[in-house]
Amino acid sequence: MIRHLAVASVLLVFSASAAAAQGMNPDVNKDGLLSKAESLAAGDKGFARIDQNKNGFIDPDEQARLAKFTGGKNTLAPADFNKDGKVSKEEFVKASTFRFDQFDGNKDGKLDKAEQTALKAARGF
Ligand SMILES: [Ca+2]
Ligand SMILES: [Ca+2]
Ligand SMILES: [Ca+2]
Repeated sequence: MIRHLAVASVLLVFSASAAAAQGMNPDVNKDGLLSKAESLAAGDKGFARIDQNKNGFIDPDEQARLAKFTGGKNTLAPADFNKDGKVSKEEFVKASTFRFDQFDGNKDGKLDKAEQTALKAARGF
């Protein structure tokens, strides 16, 4: 159950906070800032965890499994850009990059503490 909750966290909060929830620190170089590379590296781990059958896509059933932890809401639906029902790695990276840029208020390519807090509060894509 705890394992499942950790997976849900990955899906919900995405890279930074998800990694933190698993006891990992996405701030690899420990400068207190989350760079885009650090964010994507954490997202990579998240994708691998969600893609349980390892086919390189987050399939509808994998999305449904996730939705159970988010009150039935498919938080990954907006990441399915080509609307084929699956979220590819490419779409996942695109969505997370978009997400990162959205929260990088001063556009310096890094998320400071305040920006990271806003990202955690918003959750999902
Ligand atoms: Ca850093
Ligand atoms: Ca899959
Ligand atoms: Ca897709």
